Amino acid sequence: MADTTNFLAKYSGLRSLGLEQLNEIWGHYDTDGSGYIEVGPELDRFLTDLMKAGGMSATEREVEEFIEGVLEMFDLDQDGRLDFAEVEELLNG
Ligand SMILES: [Ca+2]
Ligand SMILES: [Ca+2]
Repeated sequence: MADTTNFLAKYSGLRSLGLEQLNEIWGHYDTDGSGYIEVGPELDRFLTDLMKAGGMSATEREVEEFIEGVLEMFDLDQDGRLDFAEVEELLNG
């Protein structure tokens, strides 16, 4: 059975996440342990959960647009994937 729980929901009330919480989130979404959240299933899942946790609707099209916007704003080294520091900025910045 697929895990459809929104992992981020429990963090949605927090304004700023500590390192331990960031690590937990990171471990949940960097599923292949590559050290990056890559465009594709990892980023899709992470940003879909993020939108839903923030009370936004998340249709396929909305998620696509959100992904584009996030990469534009938070992929600071422009390598087309998010590293830990970039995710920290996205969640806490
Ligand atoms: Ca990865
Ligand atoms: Ca990057």
